[in-house]
Amino acid sequence: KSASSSQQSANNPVSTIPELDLSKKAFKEAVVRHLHSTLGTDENKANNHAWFKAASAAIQELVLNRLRKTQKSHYLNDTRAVHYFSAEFLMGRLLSNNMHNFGLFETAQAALQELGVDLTDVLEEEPDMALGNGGLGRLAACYIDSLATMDYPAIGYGIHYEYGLFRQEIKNGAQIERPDNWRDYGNPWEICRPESIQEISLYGYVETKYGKKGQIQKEWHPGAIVKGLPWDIPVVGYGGKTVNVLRLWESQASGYFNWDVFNAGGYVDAERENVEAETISKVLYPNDETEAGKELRLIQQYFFSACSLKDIIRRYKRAHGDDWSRFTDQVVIQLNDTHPAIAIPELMRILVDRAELDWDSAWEICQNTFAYTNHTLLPEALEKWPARMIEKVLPRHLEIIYEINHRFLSEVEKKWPGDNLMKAKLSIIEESNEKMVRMGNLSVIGAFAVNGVAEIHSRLVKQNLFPEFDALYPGKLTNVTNGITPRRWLKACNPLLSDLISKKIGNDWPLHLSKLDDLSTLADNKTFQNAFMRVKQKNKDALAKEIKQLTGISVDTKAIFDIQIKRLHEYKRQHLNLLHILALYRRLLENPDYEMHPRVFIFGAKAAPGYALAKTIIYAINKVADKINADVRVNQKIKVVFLPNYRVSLAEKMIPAADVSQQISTAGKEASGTGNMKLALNGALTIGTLDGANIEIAEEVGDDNIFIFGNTVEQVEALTARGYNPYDYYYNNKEIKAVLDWLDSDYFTPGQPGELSPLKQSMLDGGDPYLVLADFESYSEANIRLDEAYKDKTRWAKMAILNTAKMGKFTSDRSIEDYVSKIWKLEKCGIE
Ligand code: Z2T
Repeated sequence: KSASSSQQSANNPVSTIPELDLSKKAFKEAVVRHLHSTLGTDENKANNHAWFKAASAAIQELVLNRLRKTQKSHYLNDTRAVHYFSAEFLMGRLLSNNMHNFGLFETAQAALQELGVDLTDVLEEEPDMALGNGGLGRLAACYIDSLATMDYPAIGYGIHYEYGLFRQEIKNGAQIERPDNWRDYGNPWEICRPESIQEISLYGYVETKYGKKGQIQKEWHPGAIVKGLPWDIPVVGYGGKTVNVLRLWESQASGYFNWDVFNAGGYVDAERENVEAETISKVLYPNDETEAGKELRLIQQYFFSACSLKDIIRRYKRAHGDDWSRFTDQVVIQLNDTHPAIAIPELMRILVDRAELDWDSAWEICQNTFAYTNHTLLPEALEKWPARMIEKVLPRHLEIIYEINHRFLSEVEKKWPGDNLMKAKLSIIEESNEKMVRMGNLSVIGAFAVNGVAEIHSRLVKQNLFPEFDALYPGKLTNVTNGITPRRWLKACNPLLSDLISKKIGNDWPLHLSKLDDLSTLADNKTFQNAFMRVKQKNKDALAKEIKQLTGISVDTKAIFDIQIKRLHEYKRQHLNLLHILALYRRLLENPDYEMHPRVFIFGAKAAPGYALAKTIIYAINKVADKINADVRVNQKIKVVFLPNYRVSLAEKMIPAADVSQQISTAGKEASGTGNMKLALNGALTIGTLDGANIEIAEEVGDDNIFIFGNTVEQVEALTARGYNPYDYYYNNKEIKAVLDWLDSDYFTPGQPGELSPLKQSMLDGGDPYLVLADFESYSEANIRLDEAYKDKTRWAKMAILNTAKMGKFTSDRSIEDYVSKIWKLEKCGIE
């Protein structure tokens, strides 16, 4: 069989896999074969969706070939592996990604063209896998990409939600939520594994018994048993050599629901949510940084954590039987935030109650198994569960949590004798009106490593969130700065820039992103500047077409494309951006000759359905957009666009077209941000605060190539300590007062005055908790500097090039290497 390596372009990273036929001819034949035999159609009848299914099936053949080899190799080498536990994996689309990772994209494009089909249209048929809310879920997706790319044994564990994050529609300016039917026409990538079904228990009661040696034994008599059916999504590394899996659990009824036990537990009178087995994996909770506190959510967390642990232990026992002594050599579990933290008492339960290990041995295994990543300092996002709820759903786990806490508090007593305030602060249990279990404290105590996600965030985790834990466990708290995969976020989403870069510095930058620094020497080169900005222009032209199609709005493609894309949250301050737009609008009305380069402000954001003010901000953006876009006095200078249903696949179209990246959170609130990295990598200039990874981006690109503004964390802390009063700014700054008062009128909501008043109120009587007014003036000045810089085309081109050139640090490959060396201690396992 010919590998037809002569066919492969220099771009193809896979030309060294001999046993796969990656030729155009073979791909074409496979697509047609699947069209006939899998889809039951033919070349003449097939629509784009059928072509999408056939093309995916053709790629999946290659994927499964490599998957088998990877699994065999991991098995034979008995490798240590990381198990990435995450309630969210925001995968987006997979076809284009898998083609790129097999080096088959151009080949597939040409093959389909010969069949009379346009690959771009075919790719549009794939629904996004939106099994995540935002940054945290997308980070998990980037990390499993890097793990596979770098040949690390790894498995992602999560939930097979029937409905991912809601689809957003905008009706009369307001967000409405629609279900996300991502699997309606089947998913070509997932493999159902009924042979690996697991069962988990819920509810019931705990019986205390005495064992043979007279020791106390606990037996949990569950009230219900639920089945977990695993679906495997192959994760193809760049180069197509290693294919790992993402294993997602779907809940199913087991048929076992013991009403007698349930009643004996004393819950007959208790109000019970109707938690049918199938509802557990039904839908993703759409809250990004607020803890929902709902029983079903706790059950979701336990369901996937417990299924995953059983799966890990089954695999371990296949190689090591009942000998637990090597467990921590083989297994490390990374907890993506506290969502899977219930895995800690679950492993204790398995070791103590089932394997009958003594507590200390079990705890030692536990503490050497788990590592925990914290993703936020926002108090409303730090998970706490009512002890009563845990007692009802997981009675044995509550006992174990109390035992962990009891032993932990005696450690605290040793370190700080007699200090009860300290104990109250560090205790896993919060002794409020209603006793609460603090999952963050449990995670820090149960893990051997805890990390924040950017330098500043990790410092604040140590200094503000867990200072006593840092004193108690020196070295446990550490930093791993987030990263993004350059395969999806440059190579695949921005082919024009990728080709330009490869022409200049070679094509191995997707694997060695620091090579981009070679572009620095070209930053002053006129020819390269022109080529770079021509690419940006083409990407803007393409986005303008998309904007027209999605919203009907025409935008000037010579204008500055200014983009803010992220979940809608007050701390991210989309309303600061909006206030500035209103200020520009006023300046232009008052002075038609006001000097500014035309600018298109583009937003994408979903609000949590229960977050009223976030929804008001979306409404306000849309209402202001309607008014400005229709106002001939200003619409040659400013336009405002809100693109509905922001998601991974839309991000891939927006990011390559950005001139400006808005990263304007209140300092100290954005743990890292990752959109900031994606935009800068694609040559956008950041206007941002000294927050999250913006700080590290500024360090890389240099102060001349970023627009920093606003209060620093220290200044924010001082301001709030001193007693921040937003009215000081309202009364002392005419522009602030004017734009805020404008929101009370019916100028933007004709006939409906007051619709936008809650937004104004949040920044005045509401106390302006995110210091929007305090940063307004500095933000306005930074925007003037930015406008000034754009006037000088040469200067801007140089800055943009340097942004791309200096993003090497932010590849997720580097993040993964940091995790491997600091925490996971893995070895690569190449195949063959
Ligand atoms: C989330 O996306 C993030 C933090 C959360 O805290 C929850 C969600 Cl869903 C519980 C984000 C952070 O806001 C962002 O700064 C960070 O870059 C991202 O996680 C990945 O670490």
